Amino acid sequence: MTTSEDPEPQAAFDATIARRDRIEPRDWMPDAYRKTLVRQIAQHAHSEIIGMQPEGAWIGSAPSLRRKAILLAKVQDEAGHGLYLYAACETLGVSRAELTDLLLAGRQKYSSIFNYPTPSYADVGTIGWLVDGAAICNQVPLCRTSYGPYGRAMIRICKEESFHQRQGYELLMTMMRGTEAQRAMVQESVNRFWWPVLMMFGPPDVQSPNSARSMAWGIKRNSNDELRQKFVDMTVPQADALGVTLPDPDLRWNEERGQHDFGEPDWEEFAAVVRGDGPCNAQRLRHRQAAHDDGAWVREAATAFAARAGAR
Ligand code: BYC
Repeated sequence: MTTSEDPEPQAAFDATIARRDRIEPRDWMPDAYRKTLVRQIAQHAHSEIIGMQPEGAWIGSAPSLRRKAILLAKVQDEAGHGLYLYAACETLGVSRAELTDLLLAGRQKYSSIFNYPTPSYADVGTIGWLVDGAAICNQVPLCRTSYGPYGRAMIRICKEESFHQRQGYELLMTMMRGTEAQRAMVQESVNRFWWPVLMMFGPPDVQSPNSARSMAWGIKRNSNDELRQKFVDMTVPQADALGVTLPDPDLRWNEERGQHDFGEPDWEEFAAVVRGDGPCNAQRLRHRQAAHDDGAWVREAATAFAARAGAR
């Protein structure tokens, strides 16, 4: 067996990273690289699965068959994304069952954004437009991440995220062309989601303990602040086309920088949500635990079937 003290595999690993090539499951990798990947990919997988809840709550009350079919397809895609990502994690030697246990025990995180409530149907559109829009910004560079199975999963996920973003924007555009009350619903929803969406990119670079090492390893290709800026620049013209106001008095075009200036999210609120004290943390984990318990018979049946098929 090779160890990290053995210079040869370390040199091969370093050369692969320097060439911006992929590390594959069979390749030697430093323990800390493996751990960082498991942390990030598991957190990402959990986000997809917990992320089914805020929108899933609207499937039963979507206003038309067409809207219901779109929403069902989107929420099912998120289950699929979770599965690709758990599968990518399994190539690093950790099972989906172990990761689920860690999530339910509160020992692994999921994205802060899913701890906010969705009291209005417009939230379905806002999640598609802003949350999936932020996800695309963050995840397109991850298609070029240094770990092969993660990067390949991300390529498929990003294609589906584009559809998610479009359906959200189209829903909001339809509402903005509707009645005064519908326009007010959209604006109210955007007001609630704007700042939490900016927090999705993680803490500011100077307070991000993992960024430097993850970027040196090619796991992350851009810093949290770079991606947040890119998202703001991409979203402002979309908000104009939609006719909504983004709730930030400091948001304005900076001619010199060629980018928008914008205000600072409330990082204390972010810390509280990540700590477990957000508006819906307890509810989301309770729901996930109940779904896990309800599915116990499926796992038992699948295990028994596999054992019988193996015996045959
Ligand atoms: N929420 O050093 P940092 C989706 C944690 S799913 C919670 O910058 P890193 C969708 C961070 O984990 C979207 N925690 O970390 C699904 C770290 O704590 P630990 C999910 C956060 O990893 C369904 C600490 O703060 N996307 O789009 O270098 C429906 C310090 O942060 C958050 C992904 O998971 C947060 N927002 O960078 C609709 C993308 N931010 O782990 C849509 C993949 C930070 O040391 N992940 N923390 O205890 C990433 O790109 C990176 O992990 C992050 C954070 C940019 C999120």
